[in-house]
Amino acid sequence: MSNYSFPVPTQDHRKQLDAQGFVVLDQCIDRDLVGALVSEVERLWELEGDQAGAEFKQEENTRRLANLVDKSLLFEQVVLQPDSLSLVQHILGTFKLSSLNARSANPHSACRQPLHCDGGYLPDSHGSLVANVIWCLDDFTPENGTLRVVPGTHAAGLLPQDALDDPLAEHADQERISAKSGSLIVMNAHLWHSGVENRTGMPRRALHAYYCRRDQPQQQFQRRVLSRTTQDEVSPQMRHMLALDDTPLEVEVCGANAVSGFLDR
Ligand SMILES: O=C(O)CCC(=O)C(=O)O
Repeated sequence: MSNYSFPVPTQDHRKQLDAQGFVVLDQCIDRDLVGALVSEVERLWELEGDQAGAEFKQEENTRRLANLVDKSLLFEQVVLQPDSLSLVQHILGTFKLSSLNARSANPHSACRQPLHCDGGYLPDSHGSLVANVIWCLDDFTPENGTLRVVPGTHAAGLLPQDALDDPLAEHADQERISAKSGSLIVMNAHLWHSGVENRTGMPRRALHAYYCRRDQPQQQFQRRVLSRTTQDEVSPQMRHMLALDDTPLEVEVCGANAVSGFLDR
């Protein structure tokens, strides 16, 4: 058991997560922190150029970044954000960070994704395996490449690629989320979801703080991807969240865990 505890989520949030599979925490992040995160991801995109995101996966019509914990101590505030962690705990029980990435939907681009479940996972007999907290660094609007979700499908027991003729197509029950910059979208990552096309002239930037149940493999095996300096520098709570002192799972050691819900296909 972890010694770290989080605020108790409201009953409304717990009910919404259980029934719909997601909750929007409206503008709960301080503006200064959002501004600092935007500057930091833009600095990294500039620095990494066409290699940005390549440590995990690159995606057409988007800019991505991977392994963010290694790139600035600022991201500790993202990974350990208490309100989001209380909801992640509700979804997963005991958990750890799986990866921290950024994704920006390019202006005027066909960056629509197929509906997918993160990691291509279905829940197992113990419950949900994965949860995602999407940090809105810009306003998310129906026009600018927001997130669409199909409420309730985290409990469908089916992957969208198996249930639908065309996971790229509009879904009759989908909802395009509108959220202001500084909001968090906490999602059971078995929920069918995807980014959509950006029809505006501005990028739509987000961070994806992706968590997995503690007995599951990390998408980016933190003990391998983090530099020795980062591993020595992080706080004790962050060390625990990164599972730096856990016995690694075989699949993490052999690197077979770097899976996306759709980018491999
Ligand atoms: O950035 C988004 O809106 C969602 C992206 C997503 O679902 C993914 O990359 O797996």
